[in-house]
Amino acid sequence: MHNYHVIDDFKAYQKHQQNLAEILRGAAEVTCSLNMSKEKELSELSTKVQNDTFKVMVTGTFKNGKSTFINALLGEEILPAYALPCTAVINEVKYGTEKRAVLHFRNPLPDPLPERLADKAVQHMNKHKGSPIPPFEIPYDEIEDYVVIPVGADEKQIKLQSPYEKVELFFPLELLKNGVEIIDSPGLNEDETRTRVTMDYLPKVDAVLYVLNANAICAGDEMKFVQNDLRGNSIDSVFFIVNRFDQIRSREQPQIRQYAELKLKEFYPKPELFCISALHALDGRLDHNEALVEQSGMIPLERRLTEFLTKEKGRAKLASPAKQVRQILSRETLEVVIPRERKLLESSLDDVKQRYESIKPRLKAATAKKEQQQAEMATKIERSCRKFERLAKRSMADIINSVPVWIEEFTPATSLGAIPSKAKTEQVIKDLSEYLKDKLSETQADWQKNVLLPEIEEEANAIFSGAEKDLSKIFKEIDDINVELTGEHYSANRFLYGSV
Ligand SMILES: Nc1nc2c(ncn2[C@@H]2O[C@H](COP(=O)(O)OP(=O)(O)OP(=O)(O)O)[C@@H](O)[C@H]2O)c(=O)[nH]1
Ligand SMILES: [Mg+2]
Repeated sequence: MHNYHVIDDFKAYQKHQQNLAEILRGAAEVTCSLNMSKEKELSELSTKVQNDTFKVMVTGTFKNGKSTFINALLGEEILPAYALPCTAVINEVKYGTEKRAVLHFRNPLPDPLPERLADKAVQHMNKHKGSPIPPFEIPYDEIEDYVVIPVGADEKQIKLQSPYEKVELFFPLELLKNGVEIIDSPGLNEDETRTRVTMDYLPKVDAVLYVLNANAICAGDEMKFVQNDLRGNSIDSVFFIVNRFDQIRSREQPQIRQYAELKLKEFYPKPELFCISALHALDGRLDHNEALVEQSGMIPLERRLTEFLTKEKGRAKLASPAKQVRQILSRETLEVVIPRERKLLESSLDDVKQRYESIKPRLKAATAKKEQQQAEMATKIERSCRKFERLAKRSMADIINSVPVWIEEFTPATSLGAIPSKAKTEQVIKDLSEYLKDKLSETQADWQKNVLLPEIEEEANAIFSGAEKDLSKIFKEIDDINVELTGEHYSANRFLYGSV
């Protein structure tokens, strides 16, 4: 029964994961078509959502005790932790039945390379020169040779970018099962190069353990990071660790906690806050001193983390990115796209207005010319109509005059005789009217063909040949004006005569 629930939950989770990935893909397309700049952020989010690991990054100001805290979790001094700025490379601690370490190289490698590099790494890089350097297994108790800022090296050397992208550390810790990764990162605000290493990794993480220093609680830079980089990027799953609590006198401890809570509430309404001594927790574990571990405050934090990483990580994995995508899109739309499009519209509208103003006189003249032309044409057509009317009247008069002649010419087929019978008379009248009808239509057809049509043709030619030339000149002028006005080819002729 219990298993059914787990499978159902997992299926539901996968469905949410797919949906969110789909939304992210769609959002990336929208941003692309709107020419928005957040495409990279969205594709990073998409990779994060589809990734089946759960990355918990331990971050905070340099020397606050991040590496010591992870060592305390592991119960072993694996990550280098010293009083001097120390961690230079990302360390991903993940589950493995055996302890091992794998070194990954940047592609491309930075140029120039720092001078002091472990011999083994140099040999490996030389072996693969000219191609991406493949990951390389290193003894897990030698990671110090790779991930630490070289002590004593000159200032320029310390600022150079490391050739190592990250170290993967495999460790048999129960908490890391099911894809959980704890990431140790270079401290913030120690040096630009190393702060960037941490900041570049931040978009990949699903939760953050933010390590503060009880001795300088919630310093300005730390709060800026909380505001801009954690809250500002909708990273919801944040656990605040106030470390070095052993250095605070016990009577001051409640105030420190209260103060930290108050400051963090500004950005996280219910901050999950743990006051610990990572050093005591580590020492206690190394010396099997349960009382010291108990005192260190580490146990409640581990309990809460275990609960979060077993019961809440599915929701946490999808909830933040879902919020982030909305935030990225709305921020970008509100702050960049809309103002940009509005500016573009405003400027093009102003531009069009200006062009319209300058072109107005020409447009007016062309329109007036067109109207004048149309009026002239209408007059000419009117005049021609009257001419045709006159012609028709004249032809009618000719016909009327011709009728007596036609009657004269008519020879009846039937002779009437001296005393014409009624039937004969009727026959002759019928024949005569047939004859006159034929004559009339013959004459009319003749007139239409030989007089009217040539006349119409002549008139039409006179009206249109001149007008066509003038009109096409005017339409061309209107077309030109429109091109100037809109920057687009549009044809006045096409609008008047329909598309060709
Ligand atoms: N007293 C005390 N010292 C601590 C505690 N945690 C860490 N330290 C010491 O502080 C120093 C720095 O610790 P690290 O773990 O290297 O700090 P970090 O944050 O990883 O430092 P970077 O990697 O350089 O950013 C070491 O000397 C630790 O022993 C603590 O809870 N109490
Ligand atoms: Mg460190």
